[in-house]
Amino acid sequence: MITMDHIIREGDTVLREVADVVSLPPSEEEKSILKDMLQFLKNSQDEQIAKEYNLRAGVGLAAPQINVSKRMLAVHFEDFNGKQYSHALFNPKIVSHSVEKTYLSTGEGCLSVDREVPGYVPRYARITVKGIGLDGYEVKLRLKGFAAIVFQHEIDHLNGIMFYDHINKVNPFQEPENATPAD
Ligand code: 4LI
Ligand code: NI
Repeated sequence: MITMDHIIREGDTVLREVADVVSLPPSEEEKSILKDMLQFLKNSQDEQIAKEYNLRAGVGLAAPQINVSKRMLAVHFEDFNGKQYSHALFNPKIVSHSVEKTYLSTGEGCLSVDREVPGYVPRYARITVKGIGLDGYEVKLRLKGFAAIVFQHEIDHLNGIMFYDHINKVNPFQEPENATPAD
């Protein structure tokens, strides 16, 4: 079971590496790790389990955050319209995105960052993501709003990018060009 003890925190170089492509088909071990990542997110959102194991709630997790430098991510959440997203993907890739941007007016948090970093994180408002699911089939997702933000945050981890890299250094709450808030 993945717990907070397994979560790599900012400052560790693994979070700044470009993660390796997973050669297909994924090994049983890679599938097992990815399943555990999705289960961690579910556990972290279960009040009783989270309390028992001291888990911080998250909606997305990328493999480098558990010290595995491979292109794997899991997400588990409901968007602001109540639509459910639960995905575990190998080699996820943004294949297209909007010109328009969006951001969370509340800012972003990250399980690897034990502090609040204030500011708007500009994200594409709409993206299309392709990847390979645990069953081996290709998945194609059209995402907008909060869902698009979560996937971009996690795919950034696979490229060694942290959310605060995107925050305007002069004015953290500078409204990004061409953007409307997601929330
Ligand atoms: C408890 C139980 C307010 C502040 C609102 C909490 C179940 C922030 C938002 C949760 C903020 C659940 C989240 C992310 C933000 C803030 C992530 C609470 C867990 C909201 C997820 C990856 C950015 C994702 C919306 C500094 C750990 N998650 N809130 N950002 N939730 N959660 N991110 N922003 N201000 N981070 O963090 O999983 S993309 Cl589900
Ligand atoms: Ni993160």
